Amino acid sequence: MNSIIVERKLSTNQTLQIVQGDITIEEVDAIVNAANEDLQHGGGVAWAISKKGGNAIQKESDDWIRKHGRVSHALPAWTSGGLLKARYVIHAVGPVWGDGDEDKKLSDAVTGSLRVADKLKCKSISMPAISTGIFGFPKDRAAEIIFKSIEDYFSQNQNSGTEQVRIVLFDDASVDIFVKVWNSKYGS
Ligand code: AR6
Repeated sequence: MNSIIVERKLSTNQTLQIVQGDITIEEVDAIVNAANEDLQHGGGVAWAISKKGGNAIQKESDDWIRKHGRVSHALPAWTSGGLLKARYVIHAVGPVWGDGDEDKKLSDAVTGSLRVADKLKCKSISMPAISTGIFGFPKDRAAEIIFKSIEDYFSQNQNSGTEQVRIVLFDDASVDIFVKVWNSKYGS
């Protein structure tokens, strides 16, 4: 079972939570995948989502690439959730650490995911620590950017229908770092 570690209500009224657990079991309208630009879900959380969600996810991803081409940071793709509880998977592409302009690219991936969630009329969305695994983005820096991007999105989109954003972290090290950044930003 996934457990809520900390939560707060944003000034724009959404509930923001840090959750520890497995994003593939989240019961939300949409989960975000930490994808690559070709939507080849061969490793990390992408592999876990694709495996649990069944063949539909890779198949719909391949269809997306055929139709739209490679996925950019700012414009995530989306597919159905297949066999998952979530109705949709939003495939966000974070930066590879070392590629340049990483902070902006990560912020774009988070903002883009929230924009797609709104477009799909999702009230609840769960996202992983995009780019902080195989792509090597430092976790503390990613936490700052992810929190800020979420807050900024809702400040700039006051008519958003999203009510709940869950940042779902798998490992203890990520939870420790994200909670530390959370406490220094919001107080413990
Ligand atoms: N639930 C939640 N978080 C998870 C799970 C899970 N089931 N499994 C892993 N994580 P990564 P990236 C965490 O590497 O850095 C893939 O091959 C993990 O501990 O999945 O954006 C894609 O296809 C880490 O903290 O994503 C791309 O090629 C976080 O999810 C590439 O990896 C992100 O780690 C993307 O790399």
